[in-house]
Amino acid sequence: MILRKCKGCGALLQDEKPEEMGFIPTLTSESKYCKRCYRMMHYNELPKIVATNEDYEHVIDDVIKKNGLVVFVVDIFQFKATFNKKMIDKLRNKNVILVANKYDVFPKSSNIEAIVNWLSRECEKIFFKVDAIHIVSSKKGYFIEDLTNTIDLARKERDVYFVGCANVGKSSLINALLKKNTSIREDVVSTSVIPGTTLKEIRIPFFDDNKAFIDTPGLINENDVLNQLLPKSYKKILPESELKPITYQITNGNSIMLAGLATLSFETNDKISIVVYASKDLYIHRTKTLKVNELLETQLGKLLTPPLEEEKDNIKYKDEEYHFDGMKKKNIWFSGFGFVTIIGKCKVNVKLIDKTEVYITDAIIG
Ligand SMILES: Nc1nc2c(ncn2[C@@H]2O[C@H](COP(=O)(O)OP(=O)(O)OP(=O)(O)O)[C@@H](O)[C@H]2O)c(=O)[nH]1
Ligand SMILES: [Mg+2]
Repeated sequence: MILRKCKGCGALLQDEKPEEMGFIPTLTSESKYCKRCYRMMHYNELPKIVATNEDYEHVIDDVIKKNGLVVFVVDIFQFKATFNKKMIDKLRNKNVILVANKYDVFPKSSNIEAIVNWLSRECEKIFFKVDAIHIVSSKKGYFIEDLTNTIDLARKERDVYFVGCANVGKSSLINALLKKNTSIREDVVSTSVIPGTTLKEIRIPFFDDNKAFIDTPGLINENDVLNQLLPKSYKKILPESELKPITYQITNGNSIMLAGLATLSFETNDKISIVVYASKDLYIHRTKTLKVNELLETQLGKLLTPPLEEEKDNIKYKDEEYHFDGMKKKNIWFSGFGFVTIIGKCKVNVKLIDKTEVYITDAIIG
């Protein structure tokens, strides 16, 4: 029997069960990628088999047991949802480099140093000690050299484990590090827009001392709006390019609808400003609060999409209320599709999809 792991997803290669992970039509001692990864890489096909959270405890506990350097990757566009508390509790007392990926979607004008300080305050608030904080874009290759230098200094002849929530870009980051530091020009590990692409741990030899980069499956964030929608909808939600912040002047009784994903309704004595940071493909509708329910009844899946017409029957909303005292600029983060900066004193009623979450922080930029 030949025992080989797929270089793209980490599954054990097998040629018997086409519907299961690691399938390859003909398994030889030369086989590298399973059919699933081959089709992802060459035909941009989306994976049908994905990792689940069932094994996740095992994955992270295994990393903790090893004496490696941990690169904890978060998605800067979804910081609060991916700065996962369960994972942080596991990573306390380890050597951790915090990497905020997908910086390319942030407005070019945003100040890196201010973002690093903001991230460092978020770590301090929960007493999470990290050895370094890096902001990168795996997609564009931004600041990969700086991260390489930090890894070299912090590694001390150990393996380097990449951990984090699903879809934050762990595998993309490994591909970017390989491309920056070797003659490799193609992706080595598989990546896709579907959470759960990496199925098992993958060892990618990299260092002269036989140590390696280790890619791991991600923790699927159950609050992520993507879990409630079909992949067809992801394109409108996940920013492909730089966010274009949109500022609105808000008075009492105004509402801002972020497609059919969330609605912010404002009660305020003053005129205030808000800034929406979301994909430029996400439809944003300004209206009067009095009209919100009618619009949701008549336009959900039409003007207000996503959700798509075929998804809308599964969508249930919940309402939450947040108060802002106007002393500091604040962010409301949505799990999966962006954030809104609130500048001014107001009460905000947030209507959001059941099972998704919002998080409030000081403003990260602006
Ligand atoms: N805009 C942008 N997208 C990125 C970046 N890095 C990764 N992505 C995209 O994010 C999605 C997820 O990337 P992966 O590398 O598969 O993420 P992962 O953390 O390995 O995910 P799992 O294997 O599912 O745990 C893909 O669609 C990538 O193209 C980045 O720097 N910028
Ligand atoms: Mg991966």
